[in-house]
Amino acid sequence: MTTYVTAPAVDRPTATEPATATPWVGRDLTRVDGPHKIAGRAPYSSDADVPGMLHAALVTSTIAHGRVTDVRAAEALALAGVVDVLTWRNFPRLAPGPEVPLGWPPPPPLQDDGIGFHGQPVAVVLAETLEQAHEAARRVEVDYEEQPARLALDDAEPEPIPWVPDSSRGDTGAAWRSAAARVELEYRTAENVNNPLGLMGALAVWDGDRVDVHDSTQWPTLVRRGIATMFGVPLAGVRVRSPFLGGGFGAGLITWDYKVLAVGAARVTGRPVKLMLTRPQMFTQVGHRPETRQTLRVSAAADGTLTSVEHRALVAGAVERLPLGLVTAATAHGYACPNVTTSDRALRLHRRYSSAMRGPGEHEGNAALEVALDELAEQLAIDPVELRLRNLSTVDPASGLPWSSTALAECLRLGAERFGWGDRDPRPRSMRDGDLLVGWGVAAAAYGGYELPTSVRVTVYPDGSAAVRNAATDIGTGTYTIVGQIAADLLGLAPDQVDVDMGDTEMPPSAQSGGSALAGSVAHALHRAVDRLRDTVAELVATDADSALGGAAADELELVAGGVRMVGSTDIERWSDLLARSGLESLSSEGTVDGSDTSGGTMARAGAFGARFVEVVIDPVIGRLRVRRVVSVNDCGRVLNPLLARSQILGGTVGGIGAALFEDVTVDPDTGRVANGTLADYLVPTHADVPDIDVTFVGDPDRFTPTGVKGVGEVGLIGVAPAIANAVHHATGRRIRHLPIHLEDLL
Ligand code: MCN
Ligand code: MOS
Repeated sequence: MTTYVTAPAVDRPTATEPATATPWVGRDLTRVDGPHKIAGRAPYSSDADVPGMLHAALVTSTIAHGRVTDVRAAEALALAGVVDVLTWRNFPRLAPGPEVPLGWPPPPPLQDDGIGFHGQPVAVVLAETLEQAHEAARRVEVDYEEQPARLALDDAEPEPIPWVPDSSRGDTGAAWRSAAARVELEYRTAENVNNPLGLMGALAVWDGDRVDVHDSTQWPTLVRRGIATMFGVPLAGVRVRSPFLGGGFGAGLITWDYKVLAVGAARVTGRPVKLMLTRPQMFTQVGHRPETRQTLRVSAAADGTLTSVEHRALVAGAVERLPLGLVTAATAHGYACPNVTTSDRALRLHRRYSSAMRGPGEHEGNAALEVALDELAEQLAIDPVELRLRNLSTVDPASGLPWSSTALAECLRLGAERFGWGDRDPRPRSMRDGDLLVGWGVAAAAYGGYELPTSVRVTVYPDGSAAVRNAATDIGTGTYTIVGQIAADLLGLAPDQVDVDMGDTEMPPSAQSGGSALAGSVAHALHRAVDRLRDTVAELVATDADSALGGAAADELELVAGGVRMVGSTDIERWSDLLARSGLESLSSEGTVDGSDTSGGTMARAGAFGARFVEVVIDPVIGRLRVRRVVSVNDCGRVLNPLLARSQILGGTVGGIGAALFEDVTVDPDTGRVANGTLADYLVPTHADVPDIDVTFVGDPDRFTPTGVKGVGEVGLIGVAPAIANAVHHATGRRIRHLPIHLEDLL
């Protein structure tokens, strides 16, 4: 009790080689936060504890649509330790949250009696202990007036998603009608939940008009803005900390109700309030990958050249919050096809709020497209790897500009070689291992390239050490580690001379750990911060008569261990001297990127590319399917830390196996309740379901930014499910046009 979580207890990275042996970028450093996590020293939001704190438990709606007519809380309030029960009647009135692209929050909770989904918070019970709060929550009785709910995809009228415009080039209809080969299919993908192991929650502590929030979030900077806007306090009055997160996978990108409820309850009671979600609530309170139904028409000439792609997606959403969409967005970019039409449409249903989940939209859309291409290849009797190679594009087909980098061809070629694809007999059911059917499948993957608004501060000290600060959360990816590596290279230090601290809005504002864009965005901002540091040094020495560097321009200066020197010189002017003469204790600078295109319109920003090759074995008698091998080749530009990047691809591949074969939220068609909302009922891959995964990186540093970095975090998942589906077809001769593929599909 009473340890107030303040700062992350992260050690500096351990330098495994002498400081002179730069560069550090590109090396396999292990995760600096790893030992702290293993030893239980890394503070998560669930560890945040303050004296006098109340525990909160949610009461959630048991109907999908209607209104609350009464909340009967007398029995709960009479229990020992129960302090208050908040409902829409006594919860503070809040303003709507900010309209942030990709980060807009749901409408504030407990504002009226309306119910829009099963699982919506209807009351918050506050008690002295966690057990008392949960016991009391069970005793709260809620009366409803129920109305018919729209739960099935067919129940709602499709509506446009403002940030996902329809796209169209060429004349898709004409090309389709005159094509040599055509595939038309409907493809369905199930609802999946992110469900990171770390339960999400928040501790809110008000001090006068200031509120301090310890949260589980991938985006502290956004949560700060969300809380400030809803509660009408200045940004400076909100501090959000999230130095560690027990995984996010997209579940932590939004200012979800639970954190708003914790902050509101703390305001009402005048005491700190901690609200931790339960595992079942992780299925209902923090978003998920929504269900899709897609239609695809793909046509080609006899030589396999694509002539048209028409891709339309329906995406399940909540009544009060549209889904992210982006299902067909990558289709327009993927292949060099002259005639492409895409559209995403949302369905407002009485279902929970959805959000992003690793490769959001891209995974679902890619699955449908890559299965369709496999069907096309079969129809034309062209090898599916060859079909893809024939349709690759070195320019962004939408803008016509050359990609800043693409090694997709190399991904496919090297993947085929490592897998031994040349030995494949293309005939379905032709390959066997004893009684087992063997199937080999392939899919390509593309993930958009983004850079997001981010600031980083660098500080150097007289002893030659340095510090880097940024408000982003390391969600488990290795951000702390790579930031230390990059800073070490830029400052001429070893990583253990750089103190990296993150995950606190008192630090420079940051983009989300999302869109696989944080590593690149922070790396670029860090480059700019160090450039500014050099400018600042040049300004300092310009007026310093005692400096040997006097009059030097910034680009003539080199930052090295211990200080600064002229490029090419061995004489180092030490930080201690330089700072002392200027009367400074340290020297800081900030670098900011805003994601703007500085290429002068000469190229299109490329994202990551990849190819997946999969072997499945299927027991035809009992329908048991095992993924036996995966080869994953990826082009992620400059790889900052191959050990960590490989971990990202491994994790993504496991996620892809989950989406392909297991993950499926069952929403009760009558009540809208999540029927399998525990980790015992919601299936995910176990170790036995995950084979050896062969991961390789190819490609050059990307040309779009000086860092050469492209995203790694999500691309590994994309393409895994369709490669498995295509392998299933090869093994069995069956086309299964939905995810996940269940055992019953194989009998
Ligand atoms: N990296 C690298 N070289 C590059 C790019 C990245 O070595 N060129 C490595 C670095 O270790 C970096 C990591 O890959 O920390 C991820 O970098 P990046 O691709 O920029 O992704 P983000 O930092 O933006 O992380 C978010 C991304 C997303 S969007 C999801 S979803 C996801 C993912 O990361 N959720 C994860 N990977 C996850 N991994 C863990 N353990 N937990 C999650 O919740
Ligand atoms: Mo990732 S789904 O952008 O957090």
